[in-house]
Amino acid sequence: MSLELPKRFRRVAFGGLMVTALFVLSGCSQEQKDQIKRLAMPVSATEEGPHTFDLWMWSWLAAIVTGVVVWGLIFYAAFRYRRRSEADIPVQTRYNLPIEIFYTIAPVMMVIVFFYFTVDTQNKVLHTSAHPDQNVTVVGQQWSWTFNYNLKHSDKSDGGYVEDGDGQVVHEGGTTADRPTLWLVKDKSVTFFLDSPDVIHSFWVPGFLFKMDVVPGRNNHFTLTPNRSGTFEGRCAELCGVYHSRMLFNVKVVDQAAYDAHLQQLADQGNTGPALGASQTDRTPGLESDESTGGE
Ligand SMILES: [Cu+2]
Repeated sequence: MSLELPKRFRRVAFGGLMVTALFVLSGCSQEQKDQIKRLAMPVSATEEGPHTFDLWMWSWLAAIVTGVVVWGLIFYAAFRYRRRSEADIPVQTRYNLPIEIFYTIAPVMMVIVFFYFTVDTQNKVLHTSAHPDQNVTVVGQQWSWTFNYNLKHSDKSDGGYVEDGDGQVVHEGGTTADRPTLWLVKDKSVTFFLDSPDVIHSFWVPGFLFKMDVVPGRNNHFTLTPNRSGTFEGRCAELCGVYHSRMLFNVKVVDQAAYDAHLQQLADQGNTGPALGASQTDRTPGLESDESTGGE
């Protein structure tokens, strides 16, 4: 039995594929081409981001090289040793010990290399500064976020939060209909303390190439330094209930003066003191207002 396709069909199929590829690629904008070059990773907006970006690119490169070698060997063996006629059966080989040892050791070596660089990158991006320029305690609650400025987790084992001494504690919350905005200062380090009064959420700013789970009763924290001003999108990256997909926020990276002015504005609005639980924040589920219009 022959599985060979007619030559003409193969030619037509190949030509069609080329034309399609040409259309797809030539229809790309410069931005899309840049995205393809970064393999879909956003442009980093933090000092720590390039570490994650390098891990991403090198992992893909290693995976592509491995793929090309493996596919090459598969196609080489399939064509070189294919059955050419009914009578002519290729040599049937089993139990080649050197090859078996090789294909056991090679993947283990690769996993070790991936593991080494993953841990190395993790150590670089998970550091926490003892003396950051800013402290922000982030509360993720069903289904929005509250940002507490100048508030940090106490070093004592009994937990709890304390003022960081840099200024008044102010907070800003949001709803599913009215997303909150996290303000940060360009080139100033900020340590985030993550807390949740209900279920597990995940604090994710794609532009920062970073996310971390927000776990009730667990003091998760990390430090980063935004180095690009602008507005970024933030999301919850852990399925946390019905309105998980609406758990969005904005991040504004501004200069010190604009940041100070915003914190003063929050204080003037009466948003003083910490807001750590769902009942303490000025959020309501926000569904009564936007449910009828379909929300976002
Ligand atoms: Cu969530």
